Amino acid sequence: KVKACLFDLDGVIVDTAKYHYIAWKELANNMGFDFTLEDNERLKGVSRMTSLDILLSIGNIEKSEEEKLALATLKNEKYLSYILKMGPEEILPGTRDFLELLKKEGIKIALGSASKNAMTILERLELTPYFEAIIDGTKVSKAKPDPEVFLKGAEALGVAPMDCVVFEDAEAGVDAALAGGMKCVGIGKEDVLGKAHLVVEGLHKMDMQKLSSLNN
Ligand code: B16
Ligand code: MG
Repeated sequence: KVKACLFDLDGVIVDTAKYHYIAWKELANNMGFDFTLEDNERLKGVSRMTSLDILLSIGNIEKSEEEKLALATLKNEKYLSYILKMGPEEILPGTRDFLELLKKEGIKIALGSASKNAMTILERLELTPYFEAIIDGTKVSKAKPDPEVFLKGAEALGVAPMDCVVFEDAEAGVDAALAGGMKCVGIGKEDVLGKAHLVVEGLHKMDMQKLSSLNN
């Protein structure tokens, strides 16, 4: 039986990718090169420092560790300036209804995100009270596709991995869920997320019947 649902944040609950994109683009432009929307796809679900490494490789630029830390801080300051203006209207369709449904059904809810800003974002969206456990980029040492973030979530909820369902929009996240022995619902397109047990367009397409079908 499904006893817990673990949610990725960016791309599942809210589209923060667009703010990451503007912040990274500004940083790239200041260093004298362009950063496209297509490039941005490579940063989804990836940690901040790894994202910076990818960005610098696109610009063919080498930096010392110290310079990288300064650049990552600068990017995060830009990103935060956008995030702090967000409100509940930016919650992706169906999210709140689905969280309410889970609550009503007694299914536990946790967050499993690579972002170090996850707490701030959930606060802005006024969704914090739904989450019994929040595992974010400040609490994990191994990035997805390592299952650490979801295993810690399951442990915090006291639910066995096989009774957990993970909702993910990134391939690395789907791999992480499967590596952890969990069920996975891909949010997005079948061609990218085909390894998931079920793929839906968004949380607005989820219901109890689909969730229960994952038991079989
Ligand atoms: P931060 P998720 C991820 O969130 C984003 O998809 C990824 O693009 C970002 O680089 C990462 O968080 C780190 O974010 O700079 O805020 O720590 O999809 O795992 O919820
Ligand atoms: Mg994501």
